[in-house]
Amino acid sequence: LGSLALPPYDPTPLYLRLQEQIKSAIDAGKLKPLEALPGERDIAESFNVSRVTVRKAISGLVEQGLLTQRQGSGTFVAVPPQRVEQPLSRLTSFTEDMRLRGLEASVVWLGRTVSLASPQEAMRLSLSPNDTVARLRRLRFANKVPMAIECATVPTRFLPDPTVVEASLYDVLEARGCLPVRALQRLHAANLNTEDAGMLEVAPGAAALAIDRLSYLENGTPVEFTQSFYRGDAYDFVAELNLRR
Ligand code: 16G
Repeated sequence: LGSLALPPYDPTPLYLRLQEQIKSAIDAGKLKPLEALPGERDIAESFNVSRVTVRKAISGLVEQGLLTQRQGSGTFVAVPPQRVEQPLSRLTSFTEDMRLRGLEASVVWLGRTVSLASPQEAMRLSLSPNDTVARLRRLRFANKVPMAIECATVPTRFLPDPTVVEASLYDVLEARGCLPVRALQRLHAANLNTEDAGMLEVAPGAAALAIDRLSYLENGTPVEFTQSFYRGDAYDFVAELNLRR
């Protein structure tokens, strides 16, 4: 990282100076994306500052999204996401979207359960009160960079056992003859809470796009209601507009 070669009378707080050093090491490529930062004690010793200062500098950079912390494994240089341009006019799956871009889609499962539909789910998916739904909650990655948190709810009539979904929900629905052909999608801006931001490796409160998708079979039966948070720094949703004459 170099060393803090600033004059002793510099009024800038030490932790800010340390942040500058770390930032320029990242900019200069001395610290690369996904590279682990040296341990707190090593940084404190080589810069001759206290560990409290190191901790303050690091937590500021985590908040700015330049570093990420993974529980138990330390602090890393954050990966700037590849921006993904997503047309809003086609009904596609995440797996397919990534495949088309030559990116590798992967998943970390946060939950795959079956239970009674909540009144809200029953209303959205046109179910009766004692119908059951499969809930699939997952963190989705493009080339190992976390992109979105998705929670899909599918009536068990279409998906009796959610654990059969390994990679693509739509592939499983297609194989079962119930691939949605139409969807209503709603987007709004949101700030990520600390937990979701941690999973997406961005700063708490970072901007995200909250997206709800309700998709239907040809005959109008709802198949899937999915609520997701897409990283605001990674996604551009693009729509073609035509002048109405
Ligand atoms: C997309 C959909 C989501 C759907 C998923 C299926 C949005 C905002 N959401 O991520 O509703 O469940 O694709 O993807 O586009 P999969 O087949 O790869 O599991």
